[in-house]
Amino acid sequence: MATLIRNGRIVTAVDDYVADILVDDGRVCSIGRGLEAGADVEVHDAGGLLVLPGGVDVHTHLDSATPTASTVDDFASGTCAAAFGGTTTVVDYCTPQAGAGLLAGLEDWHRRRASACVDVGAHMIVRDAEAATLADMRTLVEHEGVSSFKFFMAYPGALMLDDAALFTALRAAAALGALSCVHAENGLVIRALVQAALAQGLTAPRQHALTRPAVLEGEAAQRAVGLAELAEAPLYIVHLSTAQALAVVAQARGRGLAVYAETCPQYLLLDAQEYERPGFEGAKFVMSPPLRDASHPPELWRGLKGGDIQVVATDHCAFTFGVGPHGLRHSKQLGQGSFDRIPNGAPGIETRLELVYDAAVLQQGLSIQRFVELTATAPAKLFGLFPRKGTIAVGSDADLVLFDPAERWTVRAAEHHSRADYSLFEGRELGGRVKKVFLRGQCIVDGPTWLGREGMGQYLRRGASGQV
Ligand code: DUC
Ligand code: ZN
Ligand code: ZN
Repeated sequence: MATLIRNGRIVTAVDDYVADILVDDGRVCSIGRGLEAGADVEVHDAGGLLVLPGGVDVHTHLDSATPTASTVDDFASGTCAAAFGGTTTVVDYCTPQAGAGLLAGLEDWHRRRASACVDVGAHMIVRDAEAATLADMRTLVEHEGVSSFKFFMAYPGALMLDDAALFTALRAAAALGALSCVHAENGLVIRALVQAALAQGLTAPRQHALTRPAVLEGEAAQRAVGLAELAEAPLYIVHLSTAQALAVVAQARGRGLAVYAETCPQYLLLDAQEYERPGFEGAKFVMSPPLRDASHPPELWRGLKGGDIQVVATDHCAFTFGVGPHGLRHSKQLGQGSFDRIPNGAPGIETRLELVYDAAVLQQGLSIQRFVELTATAPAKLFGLFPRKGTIAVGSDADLVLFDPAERWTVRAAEHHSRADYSLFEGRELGGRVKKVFLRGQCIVDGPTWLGREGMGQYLRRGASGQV
């Protein structure tokens, strides 16, 4: 069925104008004033509302096993939560099992993503740089639509690549035209600090942050940039959280290198004071990198305004705080005895657009176009999805969000659709709210009502990384 969205204020990364949008067969087929609604056309009035491209969240971990626990959101619950937050495209990190090949990892990921309610693509985490792995990387890019890889500089003995392996993998990715995503933290020094804390009997959640100091992100970012320059590889630093790492990115970009950075709402809006909450509450905020001291967020805002940070994603890696009803294996309670056993990650997929709109547009004075660029257009371009995703244009998928810029509301985890039983932003008052969401022309969210369906999300074969 065709759909007509009337009188909305259409905002893309470059435009801001009032018009109607006619959707047919899942795509935008016409944009103009006074478009006629023929017979059998579903009409939605967007008067007074913004019409935004569906959000593109390029950093999630759905139905994913981590060393301490499995994430609580599977693709069904996680992407339903995404949709309620205005995100219609997710690029999720596939973690292959140790010793299993990347292709087997992707096959397993496809089984799990089959329940997705919004469109999903995959990045592949690469655990070594052996010849078989490099061959799998080629197959993934050339035949499977996976055009980005993640390399860890943290977690020695598990996910970490040493510098030689990192360099080899960066060179291989570059030769394939793929984008290299790097988790920049110095894993060996962090391990030494964790061991020293444990030896002193220091086990509280705050130790998670104290054993992962900011300088170790800056140091790793510097090393990653150096190795990527030598490998002639475009580099995307994920979940950047520190002024030090940002300075490295800014300097590299100043020298003309293809270095990009992503940050997340939690690093822009929260700080390490959260670890001082009473009892075990600080565990809610255990994630890597950790929240930083209050000197860092203003620097990250400067990076967003100046263009050195191009993307705001979530790193949605959700666990429950309590045990029921999903059980201890998804719960932060696993880490009651010691900070190094606290499941490492936090929820965020449902609140990204609204948090960033409120903070960036209403408080920091960024334009609405820049907000769209950070949350939809730039990630779609960098990860080979543009112009199908990330904008509103004739021929693009009709992934659309009707957004009320005037509504004020309060974040409550109890009203969320994620299985996480808490929000990092509980009680925060926001301006601007998602009202309706369309996935390929189909209205899947109408206020509080869910009209989507598990399994309706399509797999996104991604092309080569574009530039922003
Ligand atoms: N890195 C992530 O990107 N997510 C969860 C934990 C981590 O180290
Ligand atoms: Zn990471
Ligand atoms: Zn992550």
